Amino acid sequence: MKKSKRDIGLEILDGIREVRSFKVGEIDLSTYNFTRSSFLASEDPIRQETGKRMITMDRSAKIESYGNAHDYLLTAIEKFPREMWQYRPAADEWTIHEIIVHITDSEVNSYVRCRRFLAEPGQPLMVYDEMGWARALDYHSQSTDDALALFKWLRKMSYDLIKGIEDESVWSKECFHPESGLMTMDAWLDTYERHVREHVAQMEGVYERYVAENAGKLMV
Ligand code: NI
Repeated sequence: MKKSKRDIGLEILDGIREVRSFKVGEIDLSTYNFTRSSFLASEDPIRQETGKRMITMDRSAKIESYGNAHDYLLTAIEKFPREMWQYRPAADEWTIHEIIVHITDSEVNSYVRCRRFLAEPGQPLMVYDEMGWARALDYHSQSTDDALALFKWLRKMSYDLIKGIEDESVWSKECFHPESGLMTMDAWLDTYERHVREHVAQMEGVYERYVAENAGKLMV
């Protein structure tokens, strides 16, 4: 029996769903985004419909990954012994302790930005100098336990707020970012979904340097 266009569209979606299931928490959507935009640009209504459903699926995977960040972070930092959390690999690089406090300070900003998009679209977002904050606010004197607890609740409140959004147009709401220009709510989600994962990768790099340095000392 000849397949209808709709059947073909659904098969493509199933294929993508399968690929996506391996990607949650490690999202690399470059090929996928390309397919999605070519579907959206198509004049064929079924391909367009498929493209729209792909956006929704892509976004719900990101929202889940976004909501899972605190657990992800706690699991990740278990690998790093506390005694090396203030180890600085180079003068201009952050320690694991500083990265943890930064994640929370960034989340405070993200928390406000999210609400700005939802309640006051069109308004400017506040930018801040993250290196300046780490220096001026003496991150090593701040509690990482408190920072992690605060991050948990900030992230949960925003996750609870965005997971139920049904109106698709909300994700196109824009605010003005003084450094990057107009930013959409979708771009906000993309940025903060990646943020913790990127910093965990950075912490892994710091830990590797610590291990390498100490292995060298032991051998001398
Ligand atoms: Ni950051």
